[in-house]
Amino acid sequence: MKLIIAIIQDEDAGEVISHLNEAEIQVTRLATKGGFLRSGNTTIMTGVDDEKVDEALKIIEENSKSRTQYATLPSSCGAMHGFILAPIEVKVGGATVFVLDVDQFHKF
Ligand code: 2BA
Repeated sequence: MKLIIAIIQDEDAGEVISHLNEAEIQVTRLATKGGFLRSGNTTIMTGVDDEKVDEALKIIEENSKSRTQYATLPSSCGAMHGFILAPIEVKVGGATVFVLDVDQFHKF
């Protein structure tokens, strides 16, 4: 068994989760925030048998879109001595995915 942890954008979460559920793959959804943009994203955790890993990854990949976002970071140059905010373009996603071996799985 594997544990798939996937960080996806909030906008894609509904589609990803409903397609996983249709494939009889159970999901736990967590509301998370990226450390860089500090904006909300969604982390899904799903425990799957080894033979279902590829199917789950395909569903996550196919339903997670890459998007451009803007982050405003302090700039070190300019008249305000570091207080001018410089928006930068950041490409986010589709999905950041970790696949971990599961040592034990219990439902008590
Ligand atoms: P954030 O940390 O908010 O990062 C959003 C996007 O900003 C990233 O997209 C990346 O394109 C860019 N970015 C992140 N750190 C950067 C930096 N130091 N300098 C320049 N650009 C930077 P993604 O790579 O698609 O990541 C989307 C979200 O996935 C991240 O949100 C974070 O929540 C998570 N993530 C990505 N890689 C991770 C990792 N190795 N471990 C844990 N979480 C990760």
